[in-house]
Amino acid sequence: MNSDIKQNPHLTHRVQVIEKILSKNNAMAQEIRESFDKHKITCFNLMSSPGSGKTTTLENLAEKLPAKFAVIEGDLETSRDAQRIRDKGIWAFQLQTGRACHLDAGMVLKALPHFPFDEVEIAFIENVGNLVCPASYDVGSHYNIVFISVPEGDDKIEKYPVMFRKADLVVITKADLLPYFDFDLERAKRALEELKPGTPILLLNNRTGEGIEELVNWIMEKRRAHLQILQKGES
Ligand SMILES: Nc1nc2c(ncn2[C@@H]2O[C@H](COP(=O)(O)OP(=O)(O)OP(=O)(O)O)[C@@H](O)[C@H]2O)c(=O)[nH]1
Ligand SMILES: [Mg+2]
Repeated sequence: MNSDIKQNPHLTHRVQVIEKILSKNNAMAQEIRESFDKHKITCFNLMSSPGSGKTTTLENLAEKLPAKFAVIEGDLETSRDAQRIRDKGIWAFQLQTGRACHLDAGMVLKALPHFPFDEVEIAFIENVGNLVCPASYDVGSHYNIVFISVPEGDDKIEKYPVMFRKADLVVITKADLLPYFDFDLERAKRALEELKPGTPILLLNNRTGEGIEELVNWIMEKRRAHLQILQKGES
């Protein structure tokens, strides 16, 4: 705790309340992970700014992923994203957060009684579009994928480190727009390597499907790694 907080009882109280909220959230997130583990389901949390291409990527995965999956969608309002996923023949549940800028574990728990646990191998949670708040809330996923799109600029990794520290994979979408923006891919790669060494980064063009195979391979590799962890736990 820094000295400002020590000297200010109001700040101390605020910090304690936030810590309490987060520890309650973490306990619920663990409960969610255990439900997925029990059914041998691997869960990925997708985070990004609004409009980076999370839902479009899921629509493309519906055709490419060699594993059955279901989606829990988070948005402030509307059920548009869940409907887009259902239109692809995939089970989807929409959570509407109202004013909240992120999903939390309590919200995801509300979707679980409806979740098709016996029918899928992978769960995706599409978080509310926001490059800040979702990073602070564990939603019970096993892995986090963070998206940035080319028009957002190559400095986002440096400017939003809290989010990118949480990433197990960074996907740069809208690769088709690289010729029209001064997005320096090498700068983004260097920034990620400095912030979280060894984190993979891949380029995706949702228009042509370029990069989707690499994404599918990464997801399936993590799926296998998760199953191995579960197997070790059983033996
Ligand atoms: N040019 C181009 N457009 C893309 C690509 N991926 C997504 N888009 C477009 O970007 C817009 C936003 O995409 P969404 O998939 O809805 O973005 P999102 O991250 O789900 O947005 P929120 O759920 O609102 O946070 C849509 O018009 C997509 O067609 C891409 O690779 N290239
Ligand atoms: Mg979306």
